[in-house]
Amino acid sequence: MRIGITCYPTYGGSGIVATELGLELATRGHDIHFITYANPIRLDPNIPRIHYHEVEVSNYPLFQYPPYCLALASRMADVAESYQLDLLHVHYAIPHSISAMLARQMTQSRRKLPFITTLHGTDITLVGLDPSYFAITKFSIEESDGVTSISEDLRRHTEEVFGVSNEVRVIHNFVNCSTYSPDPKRKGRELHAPNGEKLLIHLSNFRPVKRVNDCIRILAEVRRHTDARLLMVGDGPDRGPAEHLAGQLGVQKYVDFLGKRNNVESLIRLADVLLMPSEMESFGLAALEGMACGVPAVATRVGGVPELITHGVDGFLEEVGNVASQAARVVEALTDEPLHTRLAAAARQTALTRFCTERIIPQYERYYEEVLNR
Ligand code: GMT
Repeated sequence: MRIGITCYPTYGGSGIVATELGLELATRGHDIHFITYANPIRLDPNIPRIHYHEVEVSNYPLFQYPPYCLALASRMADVAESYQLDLLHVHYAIPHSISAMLARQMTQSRRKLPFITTLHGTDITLVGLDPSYFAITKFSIEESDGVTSISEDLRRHTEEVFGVSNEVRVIHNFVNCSTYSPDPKRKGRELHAPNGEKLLIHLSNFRPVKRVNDCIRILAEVRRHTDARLLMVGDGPDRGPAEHLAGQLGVQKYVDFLGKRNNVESLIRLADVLLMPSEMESFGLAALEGMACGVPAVATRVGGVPELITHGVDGFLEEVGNVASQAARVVEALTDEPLHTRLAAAARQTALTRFCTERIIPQYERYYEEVLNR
């Protein structure tokens, strides 16, 4: 198939899923055309069957806000015609879904161009609920030729809140279990834990929904019981406040803020436990990446996370904001070696058996066929 993919090319789960999906589809023989305003962070455009088409959003003094949505629609229509695309697959409803709808209309006299919208979370649970976007989000879902959701929880939420009647197909997020795999020797760990300390890791876009300050508080609490350090990977609005809090709590020496990184698997597999104290996660991709590397997560019982982590089996789930209970679980996992070994093995097993690319990518391929044959 010839597939156009649009996503936010920045550091965030939906862009990562879209990029990894495109790469996996290309290795399976499909022609993938990324139509985005910048090269997605994990995309190497030199890979065979991967094409990248930049959306240029030119500005004019009259515009207070450049019309990205329209520039994207034009580019989608143009790429679809030039490269004979079979379908468009857009990630994150706002505004990608509306742009795809316009592209479908623009090309309708010459070709059939169905589009699939994948809902990722905040497009439904946060941004889509805003009165300025509610009606258009609902409309864009109803207009999509196919809609997928990355968790059952998000599907339920979409149907309840938006009252849409078209089917929302759940296709869970996935991880490449060869790239994301454990390293029993944990080569390079001494760089981050020079005195043999235990190592915690957090990865996110440091937005308020991630509650990054809770990671710092958890570290401070954990250090009252055992020697541990924390790697903070990523960047965003709450990095500054988290750095400040680390200073206030006297743990700044034990936290490394590493900023945005590529090849995060090489960092994840050095850690003992991954922290995901989010206010909301429709799936929790970082936890899955950790699990595939044999690093169990201590996460919050929100959104789609319980579809990924089974409490006490392959990780722990605690309440949002309850730093004491999350820290207690981290201490348990760090100090009880047989427990850690069990959790780590079960986490890897969950990734392998339920969420690996070999299991999930064919679900997208079958869904594409289904939509094309409607
Ligand atoms: O976090 C966001 O603001 C949106 C989005 C993104 O682009 O990072 O994240 C969502 O999509 C990820 C990939 O499908 C999911 O793993 C995240 O759980 C989800 N974030 C939220 O629901 C907060």
